[in-house]
Amino acid sequence: MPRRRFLAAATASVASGKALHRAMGAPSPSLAEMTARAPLFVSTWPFGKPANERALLTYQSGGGGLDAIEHGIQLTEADPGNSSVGLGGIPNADGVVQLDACIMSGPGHRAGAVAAVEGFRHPISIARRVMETTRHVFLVGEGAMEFARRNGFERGPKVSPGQRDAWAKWKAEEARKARARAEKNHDTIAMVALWPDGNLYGGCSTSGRGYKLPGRVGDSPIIGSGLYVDNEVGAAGATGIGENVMRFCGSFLVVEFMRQGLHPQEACIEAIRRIARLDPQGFDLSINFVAIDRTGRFGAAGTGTGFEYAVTTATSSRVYQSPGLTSAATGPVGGNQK
Ligand code: SD4
Repeated sequence: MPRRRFLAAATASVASGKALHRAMGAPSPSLAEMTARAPLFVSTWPFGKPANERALLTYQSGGGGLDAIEHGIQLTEADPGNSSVGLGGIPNADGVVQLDACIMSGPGHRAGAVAAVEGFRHPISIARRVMETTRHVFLVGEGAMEFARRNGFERGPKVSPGQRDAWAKWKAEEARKARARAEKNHDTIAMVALWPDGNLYGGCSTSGRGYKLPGRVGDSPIIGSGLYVDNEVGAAGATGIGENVMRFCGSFLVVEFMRQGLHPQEACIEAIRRIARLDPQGFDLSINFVAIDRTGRFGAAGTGTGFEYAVTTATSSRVYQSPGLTSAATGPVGGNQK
């Protein structure tokens, strides 16, 4: 959709949710059409695009929905240049990277999560193993690492050499500036997928906020905060400052708005509005959501100028700019596809 038309659509949504819905860049095929074609993958940030494409490849090679989510997110986790997901991530205040991840299956409403895991390359896979082989949903810290060790998960350095140097610098003199830089670095991968059979899946993985306190866990591995999948309705994932998402069960909220009939994009917008109403910081929070519903519609929204997210089907893979919400504007501003 041309940028102008989308901008107009986003603005019109203030007055009429339907206008936004109609004019969305998102294709809105029926479930039957979806079923006849291929899955839909929606992920946070531009690096979600190669992750989506990897997930699509898994589908094309005969893998299932959880395989696709896992393989897609593994690609991001393995990228040493990604400073906010996987072992290339910015460490905590002790110079150690602590990783958080979760995965969720619409069928069976199953979930698995790990937090504060050090030295393992693929927390998303550990989360899946927790879901599939234990009676639990969430393992943290030493217990999660012992579980990962016993299950033979791939190890890696507790911090990359580049990040160790950056941490040493942070520790030494540049504390304030580096922290400000790190706090701007909110690039978790949250991926949600609609499978051709109508089932929904999702995953989320992050190294969390840079230079966080050791033991700090954000929204990303928490079911309902960083990710939520409801097979009857849709799925949502979050990125941003976890403290601002987890106090509001952000992804759950987005799914509940979809349950009430909102288009995924409107649901993301409404969730941010709700949070901004309750939080003294209003829209000066860093919160971003992606969402899909079970009919194949998708959307996203973020505070400030919004954020970029990736959408992949069998026939197209692209990065979109989400609408942004600010206190100055009465409604969402911007939003265009790239
Ligand atoms: C966290 N929400 O740990 C994560 C960070 C993030 O995009 O999303 N970055 O707070």
